[in-house]
Amino acid sequence: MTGRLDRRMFLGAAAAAAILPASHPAAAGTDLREDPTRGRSLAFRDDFTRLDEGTWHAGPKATTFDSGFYGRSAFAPLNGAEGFNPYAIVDDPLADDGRALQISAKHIGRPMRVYGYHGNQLPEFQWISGNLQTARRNGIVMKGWRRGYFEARMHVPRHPLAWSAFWMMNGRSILYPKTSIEIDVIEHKGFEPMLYGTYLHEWGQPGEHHEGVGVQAPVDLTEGYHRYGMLVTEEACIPYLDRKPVPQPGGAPLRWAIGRSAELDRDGDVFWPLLTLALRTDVPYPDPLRDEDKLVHLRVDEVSVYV
Ligand SMILES: [Ca+2]
Repeated sequence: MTGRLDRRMFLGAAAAAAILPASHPAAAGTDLREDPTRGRSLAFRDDFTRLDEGTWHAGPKATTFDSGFYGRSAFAPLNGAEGFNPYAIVDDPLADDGRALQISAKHIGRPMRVYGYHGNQLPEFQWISGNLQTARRNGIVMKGWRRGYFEARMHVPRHPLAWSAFWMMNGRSILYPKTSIEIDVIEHKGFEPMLYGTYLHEWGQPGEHHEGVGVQAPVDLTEGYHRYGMLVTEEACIPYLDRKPVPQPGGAPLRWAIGRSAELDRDGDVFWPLLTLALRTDVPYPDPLRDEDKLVHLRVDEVSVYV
């Protein structure tokens, strides 16, 4: 999400893969095909029956590398911006517990005054949306884990610009952004309803390293909730959709080695999650922008971490 590389190359290079049946024979060693929560204990769950301000910080991405804004919308603080608050807890019959976090993007359509935002004077960029994260720009990480199974149950929207994400950054990257580790559990474009991207980015030198794949889903992801997960082990990360591993071409579960695993352990570093509704910049702006596309909602039923 930092924009230092064009992510389209990862989607373009990756083979779109179908999801494995659960009954596929086990891989050698650790059985990645098992339910990734099995044998692990719940370390964190937010079911979003309320918005816990002690856990979630809202606004631009926690970094000292740049402004923390990206895309065609400005990420608002918890009390909103430009007269619009993109964060709400809503009733949702499709949520497991009937309640969900809603992050919205709204077209403001006039010059804005969001501090540090690149798009205040640009008509195509005059939108407010939301980014929630468990870390702050001063380097404080409210919630983070070195390893575990990270999962969000999300309902992503269909929209010509929407860019929904559940992702993680390493804690050290906030104050020392020369290198960073980004794990994208899901990046979804609202105009590709049956496809999403999942990535590992180890940014900066030495040891820059990128992995990624476009996941071809068996259903329209914008029509309901799905569980988007990433198992982060001592040395690797393994993406899951609805508790099933995302396969590589040929069928074995995808597994990406984290080159900086030893560095993470040495520094006592952790991964902190983000929930983001951004707007893409690499697609033509809708002309005309239809009234029904001037407001769009990402729903999150729950976020869990099993260690
Ligand atoms: Ca919920």
